[in-house]
Amino acid sequence: MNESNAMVAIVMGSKSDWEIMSETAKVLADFGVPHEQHVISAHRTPERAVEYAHAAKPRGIKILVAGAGKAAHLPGVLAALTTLPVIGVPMQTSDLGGLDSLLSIVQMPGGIPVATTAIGKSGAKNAGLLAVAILALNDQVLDAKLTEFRAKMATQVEEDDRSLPGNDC
Ligand code: RP5
Repeated sequence: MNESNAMVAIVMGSKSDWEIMSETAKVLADFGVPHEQHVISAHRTPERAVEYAHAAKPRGIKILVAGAGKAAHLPGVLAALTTLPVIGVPMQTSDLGGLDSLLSIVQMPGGIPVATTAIGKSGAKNAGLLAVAILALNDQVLDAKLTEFRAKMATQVEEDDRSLPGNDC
């Protein structure tokens, strides 16, 4: 989905991040949240990053989800350029396993926040769910969907528990 009426923008530093960041897109699609996705690099295309961050709010974007790896400055750079909430997703990396990305994103100095998720797929999925939760504050339909999603997860856990040997009563 790449919509001009997008409410959430998924931005990633490299096409190589898409395999992970598509998890965010999947969640947003499941919840029916209009979104768009772009590859924009804070160091390879810095001017584009500035232009995109400045235009996001006037275009109607409500939340930015930014995935990046290694010296992962994209989420912080975007957060510096807009007052929209920014959720950062640290990519797993070959050299330091993603700890490099995590610390680069999570350790923002006071004043410019980036809400940081877990490394990799779980983080990308949770970024989508966090974006949904923020939007649900002003959207009862979305809020009901989120409640239903949580209830389904709880039911699944109960079923899993009953499926273990000796727990079928
Ligand atoms: C970051 O560098 C990207 O977010 C990516 O995770 C990492 C490696 O990028 P590629 O060399 O795979 O393009 O900018």
